[in-house]
Amino acid sequence: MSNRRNFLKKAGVFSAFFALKPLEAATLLQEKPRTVRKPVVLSTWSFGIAANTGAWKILSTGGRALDAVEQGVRLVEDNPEERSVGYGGRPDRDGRVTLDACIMDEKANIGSVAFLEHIKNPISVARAVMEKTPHVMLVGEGALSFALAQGFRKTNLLTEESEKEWREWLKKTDYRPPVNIENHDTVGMIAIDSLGNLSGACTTSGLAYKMHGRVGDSPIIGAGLFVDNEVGAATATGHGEEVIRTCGSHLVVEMMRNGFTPQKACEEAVKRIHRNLVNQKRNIQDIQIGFIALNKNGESGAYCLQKGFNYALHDQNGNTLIDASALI
Ligand code: SD4
Repeated sequence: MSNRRNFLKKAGVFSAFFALKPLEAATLLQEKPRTVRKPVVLSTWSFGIAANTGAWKILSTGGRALDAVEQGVRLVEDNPEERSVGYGGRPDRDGRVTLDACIMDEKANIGSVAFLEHIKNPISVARAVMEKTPHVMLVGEGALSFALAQGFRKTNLLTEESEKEWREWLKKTDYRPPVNIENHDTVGMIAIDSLGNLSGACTTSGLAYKMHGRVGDSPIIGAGLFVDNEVGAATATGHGEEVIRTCGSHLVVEMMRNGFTPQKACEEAVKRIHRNLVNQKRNIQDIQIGFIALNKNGESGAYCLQKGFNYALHDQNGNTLIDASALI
């Protein structure tokens, strides 16, 4: 009898656990549940410090996470010194700068542009796709026509510096994107605002000297970025082909839904990618992947395949550049 009572008691606890909302269950599974004061914003690579500063101006005055992530990443898009995002980004093999970007808000509204040329701020075009069209993604010529119709200006994105480098590259035409190119890459940003709403943005010129027409993970919702306002948000950097193969950012968010901390969720996603690479007998040294994640409590995490990936975290304690731990 007492055994049966014990069993029923345990079963009660068990079913009560599964009746919990995802985040409540996740909180129970975490070693030390803690509440982080909102807002919080994090973004990939060292240029994330500047991007976070822009985003923080909006977040710290009670602004919306969506506005913060858009304005934050625009600062990187605008900077010609940053050679992997927006204006000044490295071109494709044919010397053309083609940009990918996407944005997602707390209501699962999404907007994306891919293979877009001549526009300095693809993230804002992505937001316009989200807010002003019945669609979620525009590419190439169509995306450009839409941007021009929305009042975006046509700009030559290939700076002298980038062109010089590309011409040098042409002499060797060695198509092997190096890992951690000068320590900066795609800017992915995820934020939670003071109301507890999450949003994210991701923007890039993609892999340097890619094939003309190539699109990476960054404009693909679920791969380069995913937000679920009940659970958390994640974004990716690195070799987009591998991130697409695993629906990387969606995977990280789903693992947080199932009880993983943001850190553990990023680790698990990187391990899955690593497993694919091993199974495919790929040359892992040439590949880098990094994820950052944020949950509904404002807790964050990051992980990468190999050393060299860093990210910037801005909360009430300031704006800090952190080296992500690595699998290899
Ligand atoms: C892409 N994920 O186009 C982007 C580029 C990047 O580190 O982040 N490189 O595949």
